[in-house]
Amino acid sequence: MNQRIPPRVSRRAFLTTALASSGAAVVALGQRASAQEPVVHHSGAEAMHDAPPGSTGGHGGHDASGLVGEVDLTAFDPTQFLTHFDWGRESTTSEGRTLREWEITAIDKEVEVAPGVWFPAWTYNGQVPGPTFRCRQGDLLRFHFRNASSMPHTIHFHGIHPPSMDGVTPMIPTGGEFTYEFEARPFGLHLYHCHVMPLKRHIHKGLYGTFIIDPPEGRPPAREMVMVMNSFDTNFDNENEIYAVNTVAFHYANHPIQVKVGEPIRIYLVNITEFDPINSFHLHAGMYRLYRTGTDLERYEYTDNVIMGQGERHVLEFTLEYPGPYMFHAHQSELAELGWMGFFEATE
Ligand SMILES: [Cu+2]
Repeated sequence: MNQRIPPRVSRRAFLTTALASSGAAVVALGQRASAQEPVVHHSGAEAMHDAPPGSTGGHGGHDASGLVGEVDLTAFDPTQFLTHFDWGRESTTSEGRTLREWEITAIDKEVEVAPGVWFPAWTYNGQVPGPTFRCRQGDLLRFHFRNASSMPHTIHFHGIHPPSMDGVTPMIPTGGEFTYEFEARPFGLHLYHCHVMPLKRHIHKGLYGTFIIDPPEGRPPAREMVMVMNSFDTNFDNENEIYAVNTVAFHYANHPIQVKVGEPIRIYLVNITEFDPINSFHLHAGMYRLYRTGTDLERYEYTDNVIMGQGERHVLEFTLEYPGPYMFHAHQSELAELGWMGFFEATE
């Protein structure tokens, strides 16, 4: 069932109205690629539940988000994405150097960002975020890019490389190909994204991902995860209706991340949120060491909240000392309430 709403209503005004009415549907402005007006996608007759604060969801029909239903996790599962690192095809050059190669294709694809809410994305390899590319400092990297999308795109990598490999020019037209080749440096937590104008649209549509360069000696052993703070303007009014880490609103609230008490945890945290000037990461009931941009193994800040502009990324390390659910979310309450909230579930 779709209920049409006035197309010019602002996100805040609509959310306020919808949340105020008892039993309101999930407040998400969705639009299929072909639709001309935003529509509200109801995921059921009783889409809004009152969840107790701190509920970790998934029990008894209630969840922590108020969402009912589930996105199609066979298409994209944020739980799998969280710990998946793509090291590419590894070989050795005649000079004895490690060479890593990847095939990347830009594809137009609708992605489900909340139950029943579809976003007409532009993707790398059919997923948002794109694959998490990983390598070691000093590796030779080759990214074979093919554009099967309807628009021109590029891949712009952060880090040090020749300007000819920077992914601003040339723009790769539909059907075109380009190979980006450079040495992996410096070690740290980087990102990649399309750099075609208008930039905010090309990035926001989903053409971004995480690019990790390990230090030559590696980092200490830990349970490693990638979290890309992203957002979706589902009705194209230059405001976001959905916020998340790794695309699906409230995914880690409905599917808490399972960890062990005392287990070292490392998060590669990237902010690619468009339209909002800042995003943030707040951990409940614990503190983390924050290594800014991951480019220094010694110096860190000890905190439970970090504010990040677009393109900023940090490595977070911590252990959880007690069993139980640990909430994490954007400390801007509005972002948390629109999907950017989750839980770690620590067990003995
Ligand atoms: Cu683009």
